[in-house]
Amino acid sequence: MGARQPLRAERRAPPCLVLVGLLLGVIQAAESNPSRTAVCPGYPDVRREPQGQICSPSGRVMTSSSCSWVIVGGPDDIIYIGFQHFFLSCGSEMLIIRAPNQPSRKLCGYTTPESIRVKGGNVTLTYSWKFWARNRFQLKYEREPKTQPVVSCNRTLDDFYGVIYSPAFSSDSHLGAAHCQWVLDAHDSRPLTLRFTVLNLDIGDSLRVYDGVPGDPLLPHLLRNLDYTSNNKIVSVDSPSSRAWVVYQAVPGTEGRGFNATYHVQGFCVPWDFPCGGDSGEGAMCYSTVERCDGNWDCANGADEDGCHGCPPGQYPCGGRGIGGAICYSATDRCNYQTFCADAADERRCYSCQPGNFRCRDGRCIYESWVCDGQADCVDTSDEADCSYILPRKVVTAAVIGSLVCGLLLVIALGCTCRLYALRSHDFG
Ligand SMILES: [Ca+2]
Ligand SMILES: [Ca+2]
Ligand SMILES: [Ca+2]
Repeated sequence: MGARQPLRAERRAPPCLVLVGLLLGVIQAAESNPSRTAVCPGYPDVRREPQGQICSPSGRVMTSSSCSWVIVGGPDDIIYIGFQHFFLSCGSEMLIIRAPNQPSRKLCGYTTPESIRVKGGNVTLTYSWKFWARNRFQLKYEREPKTQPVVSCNRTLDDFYGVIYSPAFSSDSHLGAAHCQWVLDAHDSRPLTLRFTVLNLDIGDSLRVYDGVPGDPLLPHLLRNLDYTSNNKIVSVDSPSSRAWVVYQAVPGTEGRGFNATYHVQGFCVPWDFPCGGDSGEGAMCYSTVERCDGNWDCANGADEDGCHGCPPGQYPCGGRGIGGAICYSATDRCNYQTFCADAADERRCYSCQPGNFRCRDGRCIYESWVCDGQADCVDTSDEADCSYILPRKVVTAAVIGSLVCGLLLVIALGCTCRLYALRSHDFG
C-alpha cells in the first residue's frame, strides 16, 4: 500500500496573466531600485552657494518625471543664468524657469537660450520629461557681486572672467607713477576678449596687451599698445589664446587715472553685461548697461538700441526728428543709403547694408551701382579698390542722355514726314 501523495492543486495561470505579472514585477523592481528611479530626491534641490551648475539628471527612468531646483536669491540679488548645453525635444521635455515679478519661461528645443538675469528673489527651475526622453541641458548660475572685486597691481587672475583696473581708477590718491601687470589665464580652450570700458591715460602713459603670459617660450607677443589717443573710447582686444598679459605704466606726474577693463572667454558674457544674441559679425557679443540706449550700435543686430527712448520694440530712435516728424526708424530704413533721421542715425555704424547697397570698409553704405565707376563715393575710397574693371559714371550718363536726344530727334523727324505727306496729299487731292 502506497501512501497516497497529497494531490497538489496545480492551477496554471494563463500566459497573459504571467506577462502582466512579470511587467508589474519589473516596474515594482524598478521603483524599489533607487539607482534607476530616484534621479531626483522628490523635493527641490535648494542652491544657496553664490555660483554653481545645474544639469539634467544622467540616470534614465522608465516613467515620466520631473526635477526641481531653487536658486536662493535675496531681494537685492541679481541671479544670472547662462546655458552651456541645451538639447531638449519639445515633444517630450520642458524646462520651466519661474522668478518673482516675471512671467514663467518655458524652454525647449535645440537652440541654446539666451542668458537670463533675474532680480529680487528665488528662482525655481523645473525640468519635466516623458519616459522616452534622453536629451540634456546644462547651465551655470551665479549671483552678481554687489561690489566689483578689488584687484591691485601685479595680480594673476585665473577665472574665466573678471575685472581689472589701475590703482588710481578707484581712488585719486593713487595718482602718480605706476607699473602694474595682470596675468590672465582662463584655463579654457576659448580665446579671451578684453574690453577697456574706461581709458584715461596721460601723455607718456602706456597700456600694452600681450597674447600669452610671461615665461611662455614663444609668447607673449604684443597685441595692442594703447596710449592717450584712445581715451574716451571703448576698446576691445581679442587674444588668440585663453591667456593674456596686461602691462600698465604711468609716468611720474601723470594726471591720467588709468583704465577699467573686463575680460572673459569668448562666447560668454560677464554677468553684469547682456548678450547681443544672434550673429555678432563685426559687432560686440555683449553690451553693458552704459552701452544700452546710448545711440551707438554696439551689437550688429542693434539689440542694445532696440526700443530705446520711447520707440516700440523693433524700432530704433533717431537723434533728431526724421521723415514725417518720426522719432523712430525701423530695420528696413537702416543702412540703405537713404537718410531717414535728421542726424543720419540710421546710416551710422552699419555692420551690414540693405540689399542693393555696398558696405564701405568704414561702415557706410552706398548704392551698389557706384562701385567701380571711377568716382570715389566711400570716404575711404574702398568702393574703387580691388576693381578689375571701371565703368565711368560719366560714360553711362552720356550714353543715357545721347539715347534720349536721338529718340527725340527721331520723333521730330517722323512728325515732319507725316506733316509733309499730309500737305502733299492735300495738294494732289
Ligand atoms: Ca549702444
Ligand atoms: Ca536709412
Ligand atoms: Ca564709386
